[in-house]
Amino acid sequence: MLSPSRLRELRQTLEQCYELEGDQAGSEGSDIPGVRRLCNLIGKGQALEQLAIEPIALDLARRAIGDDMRWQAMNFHDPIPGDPRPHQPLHADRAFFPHCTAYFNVVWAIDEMTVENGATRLVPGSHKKPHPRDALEDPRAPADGEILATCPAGTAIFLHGDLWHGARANRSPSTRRVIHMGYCCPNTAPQYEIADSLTPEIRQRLGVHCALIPAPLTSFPPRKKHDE
Ligand SMILES: O=C(O)CCC(=O)C(=O)O
Repeated sequence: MLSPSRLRELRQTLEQCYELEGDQAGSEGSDIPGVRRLCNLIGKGQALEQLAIEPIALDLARRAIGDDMRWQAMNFHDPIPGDPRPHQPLHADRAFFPHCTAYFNVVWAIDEMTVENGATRLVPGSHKKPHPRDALEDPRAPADGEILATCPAGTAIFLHGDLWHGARANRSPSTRRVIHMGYCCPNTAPQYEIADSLTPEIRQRLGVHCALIPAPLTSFPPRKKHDE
């Protein structure tokens, strides 16, 4: 889905942000041990802004959520080579967010995903089952029917908000960079303050897509920080 030049630009933007943010990287949202993390990416560069409004992603997200939907989060996730801690239990994103009735996640592969570097694990059809913490004895273990989303760089993986999935550790010597783009129904709070992060100049470029900007956090009941 993403051309080599777009991928180059995205990689450059992400690496610049990571360097610039230093020990604050990921601090707006979830700081995950053993993972290079950045959060609230929509306003952090035009390449990222464009990705947040990629037409096919909006179209599929609207099929899952309905026409009236919002951005909920845009995060960068890169498990550090050799660190076992990034292996996650199987989970389904919608369950993290109070009052959320519809969620859709796009995993944009910025690097190739391989078995060795930690391709995301997914369980096809599991969006119709109860949450894995209620359905599985050990959500960290491989589940029946689990597949690994190995794919070339530039691929988009579209995940229904109830689909069981989980990040894996990176056993390769190189990066495994992805962007998680979350869309939700309007009554779901964003993971952090998205509205405030978008300048008038960005809003002008976004045009009609400003309809995707969630309400300010203060308009939602207070909740604990999301730990993906
Ligand atoms: O990056 C991945 O492989 C999936 C990550 C994920 O599911 C999460 O952070 O909640």
